[in-house]
Amino acid sequence: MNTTIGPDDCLLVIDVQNDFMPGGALAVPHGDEVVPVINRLARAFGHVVLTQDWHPVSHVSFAANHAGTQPFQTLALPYGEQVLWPVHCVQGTPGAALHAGLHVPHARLVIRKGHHADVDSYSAFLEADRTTRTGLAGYLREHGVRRVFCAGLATDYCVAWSALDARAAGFAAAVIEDACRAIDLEGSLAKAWQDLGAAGVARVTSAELLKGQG
Ligand code: VGL
Ligand code: ZN
Repeated sequence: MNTTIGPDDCLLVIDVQNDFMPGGALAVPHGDEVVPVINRLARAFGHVVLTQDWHPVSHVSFAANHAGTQPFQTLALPYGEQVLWPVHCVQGTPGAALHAGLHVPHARLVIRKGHHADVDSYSAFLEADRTTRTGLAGYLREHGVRRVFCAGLATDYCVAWSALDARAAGFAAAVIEDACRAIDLEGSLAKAWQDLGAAGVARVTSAELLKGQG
């Protein structure tokens, strides 16, 4: 993929929230390390969109809302298999806030996802029922975006699903590997890279995108 950033490119910064940081409710190992990388990348993009995982306390993805279950097990739900998580990113709580060190003042849009109590949404585009849209594809199209560069947390869940759905919606898509960190449950990271490659999502580094920048 051509790694020169231009006006048709958007940086999609996924779920850089306190609950995904070390010590958080659903900590992603080394999740905080993406913050300086994303801050550097964001200066190279004229167009940046952020997402926040944004759940009601009654959310279907929380193990605490299913008697007799534990976090990180799976449960069959009407829309498919769901991993059950610790309570995380509850709307309006400090854990759901963006990391204080994230410095992207020119970000134009924040998409909040996973707000329906009965459906999860790893993807910034399409909820886990694979039907309900967030509106992000339409927004990006209206702004003439052609390529979506994904960064943030977690590589194997919200980043991968968002990149796959960007591709499915007709955008060129890339995952910036060193601007992401993974949860890696039972091989989920290897599977994510495999699925991304098969779908034609490019794998790039921040160094490739920033070369030639000051
Ligand atoms: C995420 C699990 C549950 C993510 C969100 O941001 O990757 N993972 N909710
Ligand atoms: Zn979540």
